[in-house]
Amino acid sequence: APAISRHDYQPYPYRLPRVALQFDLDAECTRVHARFEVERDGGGLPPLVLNGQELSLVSVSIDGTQLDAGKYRLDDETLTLFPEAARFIVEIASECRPAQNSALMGLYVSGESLFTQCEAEGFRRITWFPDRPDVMSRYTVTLRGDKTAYPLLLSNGNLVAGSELENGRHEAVWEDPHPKPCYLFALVAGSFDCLERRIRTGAGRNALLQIYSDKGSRNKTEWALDCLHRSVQWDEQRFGLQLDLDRFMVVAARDFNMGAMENKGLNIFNSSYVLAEPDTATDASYHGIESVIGHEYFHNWTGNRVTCRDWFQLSLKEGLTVFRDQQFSADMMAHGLSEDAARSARAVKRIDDVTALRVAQFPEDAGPMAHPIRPESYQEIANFYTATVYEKGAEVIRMQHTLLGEEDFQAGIREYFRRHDGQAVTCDDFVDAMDSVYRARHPGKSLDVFRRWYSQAGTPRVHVTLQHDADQGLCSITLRQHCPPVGIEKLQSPPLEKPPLHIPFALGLLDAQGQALALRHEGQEHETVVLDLCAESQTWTFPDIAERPVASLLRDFSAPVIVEYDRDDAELALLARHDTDPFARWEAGQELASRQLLAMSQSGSAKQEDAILIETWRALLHDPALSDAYRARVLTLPATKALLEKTDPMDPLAVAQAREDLRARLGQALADSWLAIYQACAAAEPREYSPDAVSSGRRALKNLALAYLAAGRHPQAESLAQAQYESARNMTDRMGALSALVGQGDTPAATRALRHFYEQWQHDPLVVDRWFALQATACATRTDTVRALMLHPAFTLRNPNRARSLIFQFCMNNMLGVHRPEGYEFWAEQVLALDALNPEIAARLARAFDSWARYAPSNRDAVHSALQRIQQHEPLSRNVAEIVSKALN
Ligand code: DPP
Ligand code: ZN
Repeated sequence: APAISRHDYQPYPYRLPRVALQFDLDAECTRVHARFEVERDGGGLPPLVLNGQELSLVSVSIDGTQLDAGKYRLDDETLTLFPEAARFIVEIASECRPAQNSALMGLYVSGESLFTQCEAEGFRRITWFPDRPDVMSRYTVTLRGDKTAYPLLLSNGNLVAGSELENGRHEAVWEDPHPKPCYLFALVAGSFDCLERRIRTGAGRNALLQIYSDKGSRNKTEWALDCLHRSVQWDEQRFGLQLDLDRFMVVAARDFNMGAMENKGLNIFNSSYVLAEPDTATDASYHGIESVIGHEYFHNWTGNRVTCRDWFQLSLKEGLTVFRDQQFSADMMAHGLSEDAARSARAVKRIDDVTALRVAQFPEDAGPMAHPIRPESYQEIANFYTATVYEKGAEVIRMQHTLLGEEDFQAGIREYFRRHDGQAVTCDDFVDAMDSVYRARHPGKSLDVFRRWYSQAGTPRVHVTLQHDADQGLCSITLRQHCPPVGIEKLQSPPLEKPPLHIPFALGLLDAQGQALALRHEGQEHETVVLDLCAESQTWTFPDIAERPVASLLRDFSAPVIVEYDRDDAELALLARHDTDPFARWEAGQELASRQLLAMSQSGSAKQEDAILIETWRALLHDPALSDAYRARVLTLPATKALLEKTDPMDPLAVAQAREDLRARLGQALADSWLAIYQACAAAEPREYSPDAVSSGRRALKNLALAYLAAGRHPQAESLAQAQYESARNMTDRMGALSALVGQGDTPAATRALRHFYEQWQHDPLVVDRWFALQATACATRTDTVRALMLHPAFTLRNPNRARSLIFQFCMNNMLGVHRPEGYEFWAEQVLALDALNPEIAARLARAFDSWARYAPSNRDAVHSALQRIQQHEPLSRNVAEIVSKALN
């Protein structure tokens, strides 16, 4: 497929101010009648090109006159009309087949209901239309369907009419007062439970919040409704953004490609981000729901009121909205806590976000799919809903927040909406608004260099040197940045020049006892200073530093970079015990553990000196000042995928095995402490479940302690896990116990518990997903185990959540299981099987071994053959073809 380039953007030559859609809904064959006003935007009368896919054309007319076949051009992907006037009305009747739609883009069936998914390019599977985000229209939607099958007929905006029709059918008319691009269109038809709340916004608007879900699941939507209400309040209070609708609906769908979709006023969600009750959802699910409900709600302004001009600008809405949902979650976690506890809760959220970035985005940024947060080209836009656009995009917004500060950042946001409300704009437009405030309030500064973050791929490296002059009491810090070429950049000759970026680098200095030193910077004294690194290399000098200090680097992860700094283990241990910045403190412990793990992986896990790590872990285990949630993070070993990024060539089995071995070693060496912690946390578990920061943190620490005891084969581990499984009053504890049991291998206790779990929860699809996922990631699981699980009656590739729970979990998260020749073969087979059903999902699985070119030779060759096997298969979707051709480049 030809690549589409960012530089080729052309505005659409026509405006479509009003669109009326009529649907005669039927799962087998839905008839759509579209009527839109068209107005020429400029001189001449160029052809009117409309996108369409998998549609049958019934008729097309202009100004009421039906066109003969010779008067339009129709091919696989477009319908072209040849206008003869500057204003006219187009009417198109077409048919689509929801029940045949396994790609889950456009109109499709899930359960007994009908749903739509239009972002990015799904609307063209509903009707012929200029399917691009810069064409904005006001929609009136008439839905007709069988009253028994589809008692509820929902679309965007306000319900303006409803009536009974013949033959047991009925009709609903919805009008959306807000102009929108077609990717925000939605309809839902079916039978649902609804939980609702009437609220009054800060601006005095009465609004109705509704959560729709499958019949019988209303009691699982209370948390989602509560999150939605808090999202509305938070956006008012923190961003000054008001709900602009009378009615805001969320509908849960069992079959959904992504997490959720921000359709105007009618969000459609993967049910895994809506349904929760203590008995079936873990703490992580509760927090995931909070962040995704927040995310989609916040899109109402950042995405919907101001949308993207073209899909290259995706990070305009996604990076910004992820930043907003991260802030929301952090504020919620910190809510009601003392100042210290709130700081720790925020640090925990930051640690989790950075871990996700390192596990998913850093590898992407170093692999064949590397792209700037604003990509330059794509073959299939669905492949660019990536960790880079989302998570690195959020980091780029966060750096602007760091540079401007909260108050000025909010002024920048106000300026952005003042300029662009109601428009489809670019990332540059956003930075321009921020820059105007930055320049006005910080004389001499600008975002000129900063903008390069939008056009440069790859994770920059910042090399740090510290020099201390004892005679003069001066400490100087030199930062030097470089960003090696990545992905297709490597093929360029002459080699690509990558100019320096603007990197806000937060720094602190400690004395030899771990006490924070005051740093004089720009005329003031601080414990943490943010250095503006804008050139390839810069040096800052701090006075009154008597002894050689210990540097605390990239505090709070102030930029998405890799720090290079030579220091010994003792210094890391000191920071891990004393750094006053909780993020940098966690980081020091992780670095210490990484060194141990990498040494073990290279020596085949032969005995390595590990006293300093064990003593550091012991000190952290017993530090009474640390919150349980924070302690659970500092005592968790770095993720295998993050570790692999530090190695070349990569030996996934050796690193994963070293991690298992070190877990066992720490489990044994600190057994008494783990047991004491476990018992203290278990005793403190209240009867009433709540996912708040304190109690979820305590459960995280308790289950971590149990996992270490199990890894260390503690004689009591199995009985503790069994007892916890049996007495658990929430899913977090039940899963923690089950996971500890299954981690012991195929023991009778594990087999019994797995069978019991399935029997008890087989009616709940989200819990059955957990059951598959736990087995898929168990360290004893190999390809044949997964093949056997695929034969289980509850398994299907057609449901994305189920495919993710087994196939993706195994291929992407079971390093010990998958990194073998038969694992790679299995993967290729499943990519092809999924591609025949759902190309978007298949293309995500196709990325499981993006880093293959950096693997050790035997793994590398095996992945290479598997990739070739995929590439040679016919037919292959554009989605998978793009991924595989980049991987093989
Ligand atoms: N726009 C959706 C989201 O990220 C994904 N399509 O919320
Ligand atoms: Zn989003």
